[in-house]
Amino acid sequence: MRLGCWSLRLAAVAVPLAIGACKGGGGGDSGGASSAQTKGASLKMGAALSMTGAAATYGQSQKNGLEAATEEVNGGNTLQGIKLELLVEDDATSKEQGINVFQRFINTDKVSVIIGPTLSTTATAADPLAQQARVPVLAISNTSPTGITDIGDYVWRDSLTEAQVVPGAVKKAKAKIGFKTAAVLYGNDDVFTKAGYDVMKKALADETVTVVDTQTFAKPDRDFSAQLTAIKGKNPEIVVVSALADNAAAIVAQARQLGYAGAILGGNGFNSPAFIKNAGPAAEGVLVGTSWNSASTAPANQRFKELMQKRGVNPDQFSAQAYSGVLIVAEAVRKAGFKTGRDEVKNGFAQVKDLDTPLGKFSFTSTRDAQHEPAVQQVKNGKFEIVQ
Ligand code: 1QQ
Repeated sequence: MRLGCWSLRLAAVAVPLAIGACKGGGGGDSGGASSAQTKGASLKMGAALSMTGAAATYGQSQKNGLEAATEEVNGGNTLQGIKLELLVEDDATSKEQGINVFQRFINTDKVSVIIGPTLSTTATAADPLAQQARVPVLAISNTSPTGITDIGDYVWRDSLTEAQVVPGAVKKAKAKIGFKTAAVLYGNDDVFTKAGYDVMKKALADETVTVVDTQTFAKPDRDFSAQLTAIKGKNPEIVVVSALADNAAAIVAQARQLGYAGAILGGNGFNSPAFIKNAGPAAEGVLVGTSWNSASTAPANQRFKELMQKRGVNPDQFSAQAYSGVLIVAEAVRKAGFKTGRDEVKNGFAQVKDLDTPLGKFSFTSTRDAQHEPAVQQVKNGKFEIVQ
């Protein structure tokens, strides 16, 4: 079953985006991608993104990044005539839909690589299908340290894990603010928010910060006053929060309404401009570790920001990771000798080294995780600003 009209194809730069009609068929090419294809072929990338549901905030940014990079690569003509073809499907922020989308990409569209899905929670359910079918997956926003790339050797990611980002953010925040006590609030119904909590707990302990209270919530929750009142009663100098963007905005707004005036540090879920928009003035001063240094003057980052501006969208970490993902796929194809088969792409990933991307010089670690420099940002005047 088709899941919506998100299917689209990008064949060349300057060609207007052709949004595919909702038809039963998938890719126009026959033959699939299970064996090596030769020069001049097209390479299908199936992107499973949360366009609806709790993580839709991220999905739209990711779609923008993927589209911009696909146009850029196809226009640059660096793949000896191979065209990247981007198929986008909505995983609906759900494990079940994520599995449906993966099955379709694997068996019907016969993609060479799957990009996504948006959430770690969805990835833990859907990635095993790709591993089983020997289809490479490139996660562009999964940050749970465990349960993603350890699914198997076909699963890769360009997103830094919370374990790679949060400890540095806690350290920098402590150096800046000088807190000794913290409270932690996290979502206990999501792989990423739970993993983020584990990392935060350890990072605070490593910095000899005393955790005076720990509270939990679930994604459907809208009222956090019980948890926040309990936290406020313990008078922590900082509240550390692991939440997706919509919950994060409500938590921060309600914390300020309840009179909590101390510092707030968020996990990766906070890295969306939608968090700032929805929290309003309450977002001011909130700190968050990030994998994207928006202030980088490196040409790859400048180009990315320019292309986002041309599309009329604000670049963010999620579009930067998505854009970088397509550059990584293109580099893998080059490293694989301009072959587009699934195993060629996977083997090409293994050879990507110091690739210039908006995230910085990008390589994979030996466990197929991302390797590049993280940063810390803070909300100032309604925008994220990199903390130097
Ligand atoms: C994950 C995340 C989300 C906050 C990003 C989309 O990091 O689910 O792993």
